[in-house]
Amino acid sequence: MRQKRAEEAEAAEAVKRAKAGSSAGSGGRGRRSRKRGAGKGEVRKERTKRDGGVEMAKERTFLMIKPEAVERGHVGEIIARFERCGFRLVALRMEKLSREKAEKQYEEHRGKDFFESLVSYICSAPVVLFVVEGENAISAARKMVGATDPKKAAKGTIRADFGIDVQRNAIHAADSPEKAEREIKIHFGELL
Ligand code: RTP
Ligand code: MG
Repeated sequence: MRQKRAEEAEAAEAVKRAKAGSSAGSGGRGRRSRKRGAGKGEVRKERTKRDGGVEMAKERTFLMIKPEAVERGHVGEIIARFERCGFRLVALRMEKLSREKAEKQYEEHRGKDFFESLVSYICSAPVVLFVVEGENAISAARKMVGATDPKKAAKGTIRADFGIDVQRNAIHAADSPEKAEREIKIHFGELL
């Protein structure tokens, strides 16, 4: 249990780095406050340096808890990880996907040798679809999810903790702003 917490803390650290010191939700807002004794000019400099001169964007990303993780009862813990990392849940639904929706979701893989098996697997039992919002949500979520193969995924990531094999790897996360927008539209339409 203690080991699990340590691994989770490691993943949370990676997420913090992905957010480059910026807060996703309400937590961490205070860190932008001025250091004791620092003049106004110094505060501006520190802020520019920490953000690397890049505007931190509030993003939404799409995630899907895959059938085996739903079946094995990991939904609550997976969603809690996003909330603990400061992301806000903005949409959530459990659904047994139609073949049409699953094919649309994984359109980019059409023609690959694992496509048929992937689509059948995704449609085999209910999945949990959800959208979270926060700063750098897309890349931070990918870091929390980990590598495609759970055996190669970093310690403390969702796939390392809950995945079984390359296909049954617990969760999907959109990998770019374009994909996030596309996938949110597929599953939540114009709701968001
Ligand atoms: P995802 O899209 O689900 O978040 O996963 P990913 O970006 O890490 O990996 P991707 O290459 O997009 O693959 C999509 C999903 O297809 C299954 N897969 N099976 N060699 C195989 O048998 C194989 N390769 C990929 C996995 O379920 C993977 O998550
Ligand atoms: Mg992918």
